[in-house]
Amino acid sequence: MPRPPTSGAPLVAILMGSDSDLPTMDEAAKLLQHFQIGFEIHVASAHRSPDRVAKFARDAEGRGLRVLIAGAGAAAHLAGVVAAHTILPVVGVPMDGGSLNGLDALLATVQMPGGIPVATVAIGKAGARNAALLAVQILALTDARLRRALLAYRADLTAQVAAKDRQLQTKYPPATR
Ligand code: RP5
Repeated sequence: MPRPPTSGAPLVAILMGSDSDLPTMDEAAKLLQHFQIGFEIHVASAHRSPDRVAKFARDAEGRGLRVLIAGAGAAAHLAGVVAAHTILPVVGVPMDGGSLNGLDALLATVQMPGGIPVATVAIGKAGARNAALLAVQILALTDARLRRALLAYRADLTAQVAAKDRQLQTKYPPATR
Protein backbone atom coordinates (compact mmCIF):
# COMPACT_ATOMS: atom_id res chain seq x y z
CA MET A 1 0.00 0.00 0.00
CA PRO A 2 1.50 3.41 -0.90
CA ARG A 3 2.18 5.57 2.10
CA PRO A 4 0.49 8.99 2.14
CA PRO A 5 2.90 11.91 2.55
CA THR A 6 2.93 13.56 5.97
CA SER A 7 2.51 17.27 6.33
CA GLY A 8 3.28 19.93 8.91
CA ALA A 9 6.09 20.31 11.42
CA PRO A 10 7.29 17.06 12.94
CA LEU A 11 5.51 16.22 16.20
CA VAL A 12 7.12 12.82 16.76
CA ALA A 13 10.72 11.67 16.50
CA ILE A 14 11.69 8.07 15.88
CA LEU A 15 15.22 7.28 17.03
CA MET A 16 17.03 3.99 16.64
CA GLY A 17 20.38 2.82 17.93
CA SER A 18 21.54 1.44 14.60
CA ASP A 19 20.39 1.23 11.01
CA SER A 20 20.04 -2.50 11.67
CA ASP A 21 16.96 -1.54 13.74
CA LEU A 22 15.22 0.03 10.74
CA PRO A 23 13.17 -3.01 9.62
CA THR A 24 11.52 -2.92 13.05
CA MET A 25 11.26 0.84 13.49
CA ASP A 26 9.84 1.25 9.98
CA GLU A 27 6.64 -0.22 11.42
CA ALA A 28 6.34 2.86 13.63
CA ALA A 29 7.03 5.13 10.66
CA LYS A 30 4.32 3.44 8.60
CA LEU A 31 1.76 3.95 11.37
CA LEU A 32 2.59 7.65 11.69
CA GLN A 33 2.28 8.01 7.94
CA HIS A 34 -1.12 6.28 8.10
CA PHE A 35 -2.28 8.89 10.61
CA GLN A 36 -0.61 11.69 8.60
CA ILE A 37 1.54 12.84 11.51
CA GLY A 38 4.75 14.67 10.67
CA PHE A 39 7.78 12.90 12.09
CA GLU A 40 11.55 12.76 12.02
CA ILE A 41 13.54 9.56 11.94
CA HIS A 42 17.21 9.24 12.93
CA VAL A 43 19.96 6.80 13.84
CA ALA A 44 21.44 7.93 17.17
CA SER A 45 23.26 5.59 19.52
CA ALA A 46 23.36 6.12 23.27
CA HIS A 47 26.77 4.43 23.34
CA ARG A 48 28.37 5.29 20.00
CA SER A 49 27.11 8.89 19.74
CA PRO A 50 26.16 9.92 23.29
CA ASP A 51 26.61 13.67 22.77
CA ARG A 52 24.35 13.64 19.70
CA VAL A 53 21.64 11.78 21.62
CA ALA A 54 21.81 14.15 24.58
CA LYS A 55 21.65 17.25 22.37
CA PHE A 56 18.77 15.85 20.36
CA ALA A 57 16.77 15.10 23.50
CA ARG A 58 17.51 18.48 25.10
CA ASP A 59 16.51 20.40 21.95
CA ALA A 60 13.46 18.28 21.07
CA GLU A 61 10.77 20.15 23.01
CA GLY A 62 11.98 23.56 21.84
CA ARG A 63 11.85 22.34 18.23
CA GLY A 64 8.16 21.47 18.61
CA LEU A 65 8.42 17.71 19.02
CA ARG A 66 5.81 16.23 21.36
CA VAL A 67 6.57 12.51 21.66
CA LEU A 68 9.87 10.66 21.26
CA ILE A 69 10.05 7.00 20.24
CA ALA A 70 13.38 5.25 20.80
CA GLY A 71 14.20 1.72 19.68
CA ALA A 72 17.38 -0.16 20.50
CA GLY A 73 18.64 -3.67 20.98
CA ALA A 74 20.88 -5.59 23.39
CA ALA A 75 22.15 -3.15 26.08
CA ALA A 76 19.30 -0.89 25.02
CA HIS A 77 19.92 2.39 26.84
CA LEU A 78 18.77 4.78 24.12
CA ALA A 79 15.22 5.40 25.40
CA GLY A 80 16.44 5.84 28.97
CA VAL A 81 19.18 8.28 28.04
CA VAL A 82 16.73 10.28 25.91
CA ALA A 83 14.27 10.36 28.83
CA ALA A 84 17.02 11.63 31.12
CA HIS A 85 17.40 14.76 28.98
CA THR A 86 13.77 15.75 28.35
CA ILE A 87 10.35 15.89 29.99
CA LEU A 88 8.63 14.91 26.72
CA PRO A 89 7.00 11.46 26.86
CA VAL A 90 9.43 8.79 25.69
CA VAL A 91 8.28 5.43 24.33
CA GLY A 92 10.89 2.66 24.24
CA VAL A 93 10.91 -0.19 21.74
CA PRO A 94 13.10 -3.21 22.55
CA MET A 95 14.55 -4.84 19.42
CA ASP A 96 14.12 -8.55 18.90
CA GLY A 97 16.94 -10.81 17.77
CA GLY A 98 20.42 -11.16 19.16
CA SER A 99 21.58 -14.02 21.33
CA LEU A 100 18.87 -13.33 23.94
CA ASN A 101 16.01 -12.77 21.45
CA GLY A 102 15.26 -9.28 22.73
CA LEU A 103 14.89 -10.12 26.41
CA ASP A 104 18.07 -8.12 27.10
CA ALA A 105 16.68 -5.08 25.28
CA LEU A 106 13.31 -5.42 27.03
CA LEU A 107 14.85 -5.40 30.49
CA ALA A 108 17.33 -2.63 29.64
CA THR A 109 14.51 -0.45 28.31
CA VAL A 110 11.80 -1.11 30.88
CA GLN A 111 13.79 -1.13 34.13
CA MET A 112 14.09 2.61 34.53
CA PRO A 113 14.74 4.15 37.94
CA GLY A 114 11.89 5.95 39.66
CA GLY A 115 11.44 9.50 38.40
CA ILE A 116 12.55 8.98 34.79
CA PRO A 117 9.86 6.93 33.03
CA VAL A 118 10.08 5.21 29.66
CA ALA A 119 6.78 3.80 28.38
CA THR A 120 8.09 0.45 27.19
CA VAL A 121 6.17 -1.56 24.59
CA ALA A 122 6.52 -5.17 23.47
CA ILE A 123 9.64 -6.55 21.78
CA GLY A 124 9.89 -6.15 18.01
CA LYS A 125 7.57 -5.02 15.23
CA ALA A 126 4.30 -5.20 17.17
CA GLY A 127 5.95 -3.06 19.82
CA ALA A 128 7.07 -0.53 17.22
CA ARG A 129 3.52 -0.29 15.91
CA ASN A 130 2.18 0.16 19.43
CA ALA A 131 4.80 2.82 20.15
CA ALA A 132 3.48 4.84 17.23
CA LEU A 133 -0.10 4.26 18.32
CA LEU A 134 0.72 5.50 21.83
CA ALA A 135 2.20 8.61 20.26
CA VAL A 136 -0.97 9.10 18.22
CA GLN A 137 -3.11 8.58 21.33
CA ILE A 138 -1.11 11.22 23.23
CA LEU A 139 -1.46 13.69 20.37
CA ALA A 140 -5.17 12.85 20.00
CA LEU A 141 -5.84 14.23 23.48
CA THR A 142 -5.73 17.68 21.89
CA ASP A 143 -6.54 16.87 18.26
CA ALA A 144 -10.08 15.96 17.22
CA ARG A 145 -8.99 14.72 13.78
CA LEU A 146 -6.62 12.23 15.33
CA ARG A 147 -9.25 11.13 17.83
CA ARG A 148 -11.64 10.33 14.98
CA ALA A 149 -8.87 8.55 13.07
CA LEU A 150 -8.05 6.39 16.11
CA LEU A 151 -11.69 5.42 16.54
CA ALA A 152 -11.81 4.44 12.85
CA TYR A 153 -8.59 2.43 13.27
CA ARG A 154 -10.09 0.52 16.22
CA ALA A 155 -13.30 -0.11 14.26
CA ASP A 156 -11.23 -1.52 11.42
CA LEU A 157 -9.41 -3.88 13.82
CA THR A 158 -12.77 -5.11 15.07
CA ALA A 159 -14.01 -5.64 11.51
CA GLN A 160 -10.86 -7.61 10.67
CA VAL A 161 -11.49 -10.00 13.57
CA ALA A 162 -15.06 -10.54 12.42
CA ALA A 163 -13.88 -11.21 8.85
CA LYS A 164 -11.28 -13.72 10.07
CA ASP A 165 -13.91 -15.50 12.14
CA ARG A 166 -16.24 -15.69 9.12
CA GLN A 167 -13.39 -17.31 7.14
CA LEU A 168 -12.85 -19.81 9.93
CA GLN A 169 -16.54 -20.72 9.97
CA THR A 170 -16.35 -21.32 6.21
CA LYS A 171 -13.35 -23.61 6.62
CA TYR A 172 -14.92 -25.53 9.50
CA PRO A 173 -18.69 -25.43 8.90
CA PRO A 174 -20.81 -26.84 11.73
CA ALA A 175 -21.60 -30.02 9.77
CA THR A 176 -17.90 -31.01 9.70
CA ARG A 177 -17.22 -30.51 13.41
C1 RP5 B 1 22.11 -1.56 19.59
O1 RP5 B 1 22.92 -2.61 19.20
C2 RP5 B 1 21.36 -1.18 18.36
O2 RP5 B 1 20.15 -0.57 18.71
C3 RP5 B 1 21.16 -2.48 17.65
O3 RP5 B 1 19.91 -3.06 17.97
C4 RP5 B 1 22.28 -3.35 18.21
C5 RP5 B 1 23.25 -3.81 17.16
O4 RP5 B 1 23.75 -2.70 16.45
P1 RP5 B 1 24.66 -2.91 15.15
O5 RP5 B 1 25.88 -3.66 15.61
O6 RP5 B 1 23.81 -3.70 14.17
O7 RP5 B 1 24.98 -1.54 14.63
O8 RP5 B 1 22.83 -0.49 20.11
